[in-house]
Amino acid sequence: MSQKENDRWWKSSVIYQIYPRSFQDSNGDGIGDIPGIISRLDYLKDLGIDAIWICPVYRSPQDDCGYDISDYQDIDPMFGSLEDMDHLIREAKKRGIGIIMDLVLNHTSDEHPWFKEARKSRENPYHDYYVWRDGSENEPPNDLKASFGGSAWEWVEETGQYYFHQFSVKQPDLNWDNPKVRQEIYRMIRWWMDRGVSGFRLDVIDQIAKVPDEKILANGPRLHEYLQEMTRETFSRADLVTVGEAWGADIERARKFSSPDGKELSMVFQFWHTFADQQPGKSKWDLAPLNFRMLKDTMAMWQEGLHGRGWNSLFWNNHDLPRVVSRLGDDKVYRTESAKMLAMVLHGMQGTPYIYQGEEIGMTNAPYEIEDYRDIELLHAYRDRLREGIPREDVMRSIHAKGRDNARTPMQWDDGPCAGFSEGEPWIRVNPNCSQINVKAALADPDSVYHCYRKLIALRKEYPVFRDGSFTLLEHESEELFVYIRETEDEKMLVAANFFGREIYWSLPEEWKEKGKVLLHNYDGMKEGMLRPYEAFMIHIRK
Ligand code: TEU
Ligand code: CA
Repeated sequence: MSQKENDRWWKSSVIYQIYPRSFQDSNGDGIGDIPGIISRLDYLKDLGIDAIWICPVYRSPQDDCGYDISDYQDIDPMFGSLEDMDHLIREAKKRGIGIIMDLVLNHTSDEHPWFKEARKSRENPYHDYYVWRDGSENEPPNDLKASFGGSAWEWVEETGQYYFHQFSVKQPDLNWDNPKVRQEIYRMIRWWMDRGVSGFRLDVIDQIAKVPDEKILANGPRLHEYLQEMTRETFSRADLVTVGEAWGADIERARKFSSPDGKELSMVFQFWHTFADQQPGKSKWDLAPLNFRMLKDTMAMWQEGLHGRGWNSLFWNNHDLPRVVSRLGDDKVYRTESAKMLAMVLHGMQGTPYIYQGEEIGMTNAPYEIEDYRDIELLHAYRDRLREGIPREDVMRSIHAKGRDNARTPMQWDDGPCAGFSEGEPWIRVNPNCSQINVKAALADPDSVYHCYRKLIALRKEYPVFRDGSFTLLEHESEELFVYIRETEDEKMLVAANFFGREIYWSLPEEWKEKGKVLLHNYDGMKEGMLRPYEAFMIHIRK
């Protein structure tokens, strides 16, 4: 793909994701907030990132940590005020950083004024803002289940109907088939655009066009029609980045979502690479050893599939996923080596990389007792799986491996009390390893994971091959090595990684030995014929 077609700003950007509750508390109430984020902008500028995606900070009863919104046009007092938000947008802009808001458009909170009206009666003007079906009490329209457990249908006495919710009962689904709903949403988006945001992340965007009667949740028949209408009426009026969360996307659909014609979104998050350590066809809690070939082939397939025809987003982590160094690396003996290896493998690919807070210092999972967890999904899974008769030990093993709270523990800034996150009692326990793993220590150590991320971000700006290059997987058959080449007319780059904690025989092809310049390496010097545990490097040739 030519350089010209790749000149949209977000194609050479690196995006940092903030989970505001857990990033930085400024007033000692134990909850991270917007002034806290502002106080850490210089840290982010030094890291080199271009934009911040902030998880929802809108007014919300916090049933699902803000993904249940009761007012899209206000900030929850827990996080600050609208003035704080404006201040954040301005301060970030001064540092060349854009703010990306999280739009939750599939559902609202049941405490949103629209829903409070909607549930009053069938005649209420807001009734049709949500998805209702007739039925009689204890006989829901069908057996669809909600993501966080239980039926997807909730009975309402006043209307004598069920409303539909794909997530918790406090997250009723909006009815996108109602044009009034769509217009309200577009107005709200334009209002945020006027405040100067640089883009949006769209929560479960592939589920908005659901047809529950036919059990269609993702990829409903009118999905692309709605997306194109929304983009026409909002995003396309400014130079924004948009990224849709799309668990149900395959390559063909992702090409449509992220087509270079700009009719829909800039890119989507797809999750294929996150299924390589679970039992096929089962839930994320049903653990399986990592299927490395599946992970590698999947990632390669997406690289090839979207090259020139769409745009990838590159991520290992987010607020819903476990910490990658614990999941795919070694968070004990080879924590630094494996965290850097994972970073190189991902950041060498084509697409826009996302770094989730704390990933850049190699933060790990948090294997707590059940009392220490807060997440609705995790707690419901605990209850439901015990009920299914799964031994408690196994239930906890899955939670330790996959629970969302692994990613939601407070950011580890220093080795002081509460890791420098808060002067009060944090809303969720700090990971006890904060005395070793923290930003202060990482900044001081030139060999830290942090400095590897910083370098990767800088390299992406320096060498166009990161953005433009084609992708070719080498060592296809290898059960341990992830090796690939990126190539443009003027440059080529090879990324080689040993994904495991033992030595693997391998030799760098001659041409690279002779002409290659090593851009980044997690060991000192090469060892002939061998990749050491979690060893990885990037090597570059200017043609
Ligand atoms: O997540 C979408 C989603 O489908 C999640 O339920 C996901 O399957 C799960 O977290 C994986 O463990 C988005 C948000 O990222 C998540 O935080 C919200 O809870 C959810 O939507 C509802 O808004
Ligand atoms: Ca606070």
